[in-house]
Amino acid sequence: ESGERKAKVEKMFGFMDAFLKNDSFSLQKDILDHVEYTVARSRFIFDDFEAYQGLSYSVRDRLIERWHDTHRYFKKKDPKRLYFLSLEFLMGRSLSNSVINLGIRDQYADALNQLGFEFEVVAEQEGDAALGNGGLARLCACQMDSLATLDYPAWGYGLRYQYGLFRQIILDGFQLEEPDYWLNFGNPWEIERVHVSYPVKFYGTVEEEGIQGQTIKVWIPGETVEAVAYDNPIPGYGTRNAINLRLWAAKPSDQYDMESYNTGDYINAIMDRQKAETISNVLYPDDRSYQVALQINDTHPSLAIAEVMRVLVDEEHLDWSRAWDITSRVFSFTTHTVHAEALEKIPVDLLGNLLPRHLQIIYEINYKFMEELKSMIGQDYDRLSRMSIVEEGAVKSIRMANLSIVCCQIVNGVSKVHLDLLKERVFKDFYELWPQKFQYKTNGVTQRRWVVVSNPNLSSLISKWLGTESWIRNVDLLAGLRQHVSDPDLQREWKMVKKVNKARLAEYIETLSGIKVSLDAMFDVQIKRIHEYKRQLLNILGIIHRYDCIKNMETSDRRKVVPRVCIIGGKAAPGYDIAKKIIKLCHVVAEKINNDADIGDLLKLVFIPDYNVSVAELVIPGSDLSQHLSTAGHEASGTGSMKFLMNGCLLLATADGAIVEIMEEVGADNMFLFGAKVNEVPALHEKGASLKAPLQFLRVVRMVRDGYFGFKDYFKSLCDTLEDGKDFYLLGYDFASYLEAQAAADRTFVDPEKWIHMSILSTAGSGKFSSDKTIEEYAKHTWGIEPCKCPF
Ligand code: GFP
Repeated sequence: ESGERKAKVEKMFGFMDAFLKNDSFSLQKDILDHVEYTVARSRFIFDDFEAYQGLSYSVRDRLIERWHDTHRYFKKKDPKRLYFLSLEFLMGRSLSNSVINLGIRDQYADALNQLGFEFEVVAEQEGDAALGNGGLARLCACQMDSLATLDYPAWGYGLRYQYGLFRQIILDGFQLEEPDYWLNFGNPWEIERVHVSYPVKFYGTVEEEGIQGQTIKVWIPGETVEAVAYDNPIPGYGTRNAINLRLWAAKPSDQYDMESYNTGDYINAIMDRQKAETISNVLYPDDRSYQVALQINDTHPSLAIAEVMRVLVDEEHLDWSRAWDITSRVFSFTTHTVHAEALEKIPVDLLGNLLPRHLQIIYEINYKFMEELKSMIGQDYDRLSRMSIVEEGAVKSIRMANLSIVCCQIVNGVSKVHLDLLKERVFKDFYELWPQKFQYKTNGVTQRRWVVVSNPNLSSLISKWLGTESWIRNVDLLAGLRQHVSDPDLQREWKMVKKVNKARLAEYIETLSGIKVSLDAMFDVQIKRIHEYKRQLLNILGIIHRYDCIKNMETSDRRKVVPRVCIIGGKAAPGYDIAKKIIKLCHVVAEKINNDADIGDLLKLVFIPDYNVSVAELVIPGSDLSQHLSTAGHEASGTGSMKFLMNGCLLLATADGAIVEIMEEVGADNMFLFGAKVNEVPALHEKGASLKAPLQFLRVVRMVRDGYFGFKDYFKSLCDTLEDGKDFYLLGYDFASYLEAQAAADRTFVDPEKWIHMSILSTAGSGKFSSDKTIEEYAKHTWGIEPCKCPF
């Protein structure tokens, strides 16, 4: 029938690979059609937001067309597919990225112009899709872009939260959280698939039944919730391929509770049904506070292991060993943390109540694993208990990481350092048992979003000097910038691009905070989730030190000070008290410095509220220096550093996570490194209170403690974390070398030629940190998938 339909359509409209046209007139007509018929506003009178809607639907049509073709092609070729499961995808905005990847940004900008609108203004109307907490979630978004661009036959699966990550409001310097109603004005980028829905079952009991002389387990669930699919097409760049990110929303099931209805309890029966929707209501903010048993983490989708086993054994009636063989071959696992305490555990009571059959399956997996382990290592009960999937103790729990490692044939870390830590500490026992399982794939970020979309001026400059735009797909070409690094013309143009981006950022800062900043100052940025291990506190204490030094200088010496604009941004998880105090401290210090007439333009401190993907797109291109201060051994990889690097910002960093590999690519001389190394940290911890902090450090902490910035009592507990013997994140120990690295940055900044030289080399050395590279590695060494390129 579809063949007949195809023939008819072709007869009526002629054979067209691309049904939709991309000339300016067709695009204008399309936008107006959507304004009139989809948005239902008059095509003669509509505002920027309605223009954004009309435009987005028109872009979406083009995405859908490619997406259909891609899926038809995948179906025809039937290659091995990848299904990428994550509970978080931090996509940010879609419009600019989509038109760039489709190769029709200029055509759309022109069409909008003809209609009296400006593309940049219209694009600003879009809100962020913030369905994730931080690095892990944004990594998944970058990887989807690379999967599409490199033509891999992949699907993403996640959840469609009704509320994304909370909005951060700052009131009197304190963080408040507001819900993120991101769907309130509709979401043109998704397609609701009412017909793609599956029952998801919970609770109930497991019973035994005899079938053909065999006893099988039958789960009689207590409640059913319907999972409904929402599809989000993800276009590749320079290819016709568009893949799918399928997000699931929980809806009440059609299986009515007839008894409640019949007994007349109509309202309560409906209210109960609505509860189903709460499953995908809110993205859980992640504070990685290690005391809590159940955490949102990269191990979270690992319940899928038990689910696949259940389907194969209970529904497909495969025998256990065949089912296990399949399951352990299809799953692979990437862990994103170095903190053994942060690995997710689910209390047995909770799991047994919610998913009784899954718990049984996990017990069975563990039993078989323990038997096998005993036969290999004998009766070493300590080791057996450490490796067991079931943790005994006050709260008996399932260790989801152990389940994942036992099942998966490949366990990936996210940087070279991370893999070492997994082998030596976090998963030592497992590594000794199965060394061949452990690998790493260095994280990466997509140059499409983080240079082409967010820094179009730099993007054009790179293309001009490389003589090609191919680096947007073939990132190795960026290294070609090295041969021009000393060319005065490139240096001049490079500097100009930075200046324009700084001006844009300065304007944003002024609108936000009323603070006017000088473009001649060094823009020094730290934007990321607020966490003690990321040491925003070290940054603030460094700023206090700088302020203190300037205050105590002779006026004539102040002329030698390199002016700085220090920019900090990030959210603290709502329950993370210390992180919230760090935000408040930043505000009170800023208040003091920014209003001190002695200081003027020599030092400014700005906190950027509500840090998200779009804010990062604006801030990163306008930064000179970016700080990555995690205590060595705590950041699995870090991906923010890679975005700054691509944009030619110099890094001031500890040798942690992927920074170690960045050093290898751009050279330690082109960065400002400081602090204890990963292998030194354990010995430093052992020294405890005998590890004395330097005087400069004690002095700045004392200023906070004594109430120099006010709120003395409020900051007491924060200062207590810095006492000798309690300073777990080694701020005191690293302080002197941190100041030295800052001084080196100052010395370099006053030599603009040298700075630009280092900046160009940073971009030139960033190729390895493209998510295209990471995905190619995964495809080859973990997933075993091949590109499947849909013909144009
Ligand atoms: C985590 C790790 C980071 C790592 C990302 C992506 O980030 O070091 O770069 O995952 O692998 F901590 P968060 O989700 O914790 O921000």
